[in-house]
Amino acid sequence: MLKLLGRKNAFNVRKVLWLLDELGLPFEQEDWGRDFRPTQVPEFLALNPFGTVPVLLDGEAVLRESHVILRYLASREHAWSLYPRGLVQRAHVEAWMDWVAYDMTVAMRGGYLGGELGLEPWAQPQFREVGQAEYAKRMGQIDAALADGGPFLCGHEFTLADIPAGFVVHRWFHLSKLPEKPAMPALGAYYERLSERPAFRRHIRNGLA
Ligand SMILES: N[C@@H](CCC(=O)N[C@@H](CS)C(=O)NCC(=O)O)C(=O)O
Repeated sequence: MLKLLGRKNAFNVRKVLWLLDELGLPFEQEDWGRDFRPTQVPEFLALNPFGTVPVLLDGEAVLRESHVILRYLASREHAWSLYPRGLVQRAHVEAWMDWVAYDMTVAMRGGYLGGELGLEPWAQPQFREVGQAEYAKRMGQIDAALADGGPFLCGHEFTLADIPAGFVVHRWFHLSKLPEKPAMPALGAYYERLSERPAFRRHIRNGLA
């Protein structure tokens, strides 16, 4: 039985919960991390020396890094519509996953952690303002990509590309402290399209930002 270690309210854990649900996989879950079981203990650090969640246990295998876990699970289940076997199609999916992991960082820190949650040091104006502007710019990139293609990020099929990106789109619609939000019709339609998926509503659009 798969076992997922990580609190159900964590950004990186919720992406994995969403995929597990899409795949209909049975799994056990334990709430490790902030406000739950501390990860800075030898038992957890032996599994992930960085002390971060999620960690996925599959028999003897111990996996960390949410996007690695997404790719592992899709491959394990031969879910090739989510994670295509064709190298070029696969690269397009991975490009969006890497885009969230890397290019969204400034936006998430300044725009969300600082601008929304008021966490230091990201709440300092220099981080907050840059992060909020960056969040709008990045959402504009998704909006343009969808206006040009769609209905999902890599075309007609829902893929792993839509999981991390769908989550940051969800957060965008929850940002309440932005000076203004530019109109992005394709982005709004995409958010509603994702919301038709029960797994998205259970783990992402579930009342939490
Ligand atoms: N790049 C890692 C980042 C993992 C990460 O930073 N996880 C956060 C939760 S979203 C964490 O472990 N925070 C500490 C805690 O919850 O105790 C991944 O994608 O899995």
